[in-house]
Amino acid sequence: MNVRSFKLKAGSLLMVLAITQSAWAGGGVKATAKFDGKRPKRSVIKMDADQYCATANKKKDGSPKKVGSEQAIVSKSGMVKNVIVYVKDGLGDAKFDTPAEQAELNQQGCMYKPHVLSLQTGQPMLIKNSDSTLHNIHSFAEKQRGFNFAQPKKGDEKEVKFARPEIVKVKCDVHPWMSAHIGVFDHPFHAVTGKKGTCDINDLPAGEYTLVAWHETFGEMEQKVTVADGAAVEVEFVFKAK
Ligand SMILES: [Cu+2]
Repeated sequence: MNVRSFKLKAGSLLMVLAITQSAWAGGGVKATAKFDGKRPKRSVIKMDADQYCATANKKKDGSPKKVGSEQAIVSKSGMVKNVIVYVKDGLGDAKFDTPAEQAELNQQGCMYKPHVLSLQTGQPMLIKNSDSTLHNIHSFAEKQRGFNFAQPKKGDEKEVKFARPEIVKVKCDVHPWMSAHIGVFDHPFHAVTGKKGTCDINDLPAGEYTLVAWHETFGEMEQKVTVADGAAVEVEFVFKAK
């Protein structure tokens, strides 16, 4: 996105000129999400109600593998996973190209993988079933038409797109423990924290922004940040125990 291409026709020659805009030179945000308070315990998901799911997650030696809830994952050092960090204000009327890169939401071991992701409006997202059992994918959207369809077989795939920015929840009506959240934004300045509680937002032009950190259980908070040309700003969000 820091390179804008212009196509010029010179006789039969097609010339492609790439012009780098210096205003977009590699500024960014390095975000950290922490938790202040008693670390929540991860509950073990009971999949016994479904014969397939009950044995779908195995260790290497074939013994049953416990699967923990993903709704509040805090590391021993207090870092929070699955926080969506995004630019809420400061981009003005700028329009951004839609990434062609396909995001993916997999159903595997009767869990959504990943549990939280973020993408851009219009960006394709592949929903696929890697399990030999029926799942359905039911979206809960407020600002756009939702979807609700079944994927009965392993290998089933369907591509979806989101037209409007919002954080969309997805659930499986067959397996009540299965849920995921998809952050949809009309710009590319969003990311999700990994297990170390960090994520990067890259190529932000210099300017002042309002950032939001959103977590499905811990809520959301805002922070103002000033990004200088070519510099990465470190931003820390601290979620407090309620
Ligand atoms: Cu399911």
